[in-house]
Amino acid sequence: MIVMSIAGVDPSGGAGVFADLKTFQAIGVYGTGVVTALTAQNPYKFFSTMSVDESYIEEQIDSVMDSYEVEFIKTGMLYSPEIIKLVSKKIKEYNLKAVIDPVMVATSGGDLTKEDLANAMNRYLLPQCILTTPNISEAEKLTDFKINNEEDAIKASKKIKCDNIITGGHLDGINTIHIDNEVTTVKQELIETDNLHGTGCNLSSAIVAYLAKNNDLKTSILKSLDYVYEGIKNGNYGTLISKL
Ligand code: PXL
Repeated sequence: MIVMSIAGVDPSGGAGVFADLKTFQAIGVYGTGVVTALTAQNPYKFFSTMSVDESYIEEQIDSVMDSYEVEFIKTGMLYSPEIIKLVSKKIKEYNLKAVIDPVMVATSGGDLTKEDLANAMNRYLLPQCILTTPNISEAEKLTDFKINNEEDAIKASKKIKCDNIITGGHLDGINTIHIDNEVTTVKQELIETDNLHGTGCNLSSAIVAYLAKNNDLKTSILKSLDYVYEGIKNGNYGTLISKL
């Protein structure tokens, strides 16, 4: 049960690879982490990004795969079309089952990408993943379709090029799950908070962890929605310590 996150580093620990590793640990799988970029940020402010060369991202993936059996991975911040192409190549090479969090903009407003990545994701990554987990604005970018209500979210979910969950944090808590051409919506209570930083990262890494523990896709998604909800209720990790 060894899983991998391929994503950026948030030094404040609420998002990115560090958050993914904590989620893997919390759910009880061993996590490995390949870094695509460093960022300087905290939950409220984004300062800057420094990306890692594609060749060195490849070397990190190869070095983990050289000694560990990894079946499930998640991707987060991939920063550029070149990194997306590389990750797509490695998914094929190692026959990985990938959950793609199509990260584009940080909750705090910082840009996590060099340019518009929707085209590269649609072309290279989504056709070969097992699930993607966009929020409303990411789903809009992937489908070029504006989502104003539940009906629109269902339409968008059918346009996305693989099974997906469109998360409902910005749609009255209505999550739209589209698996094997079947759509289900799951409504969650919205919690009043000033910190939702990294909740998307935690959702996709929780799904990978539950999949690695032999849950099916739908069960993994439902358990992960609960996991993230409980996290937010408890201060979303980032603020937990200051509240203790
Ligand atoms: O939640 C999106 C995200 C992904 N990856 C990194 C981030 C963030 C949000 O801030 O910092 C590294």
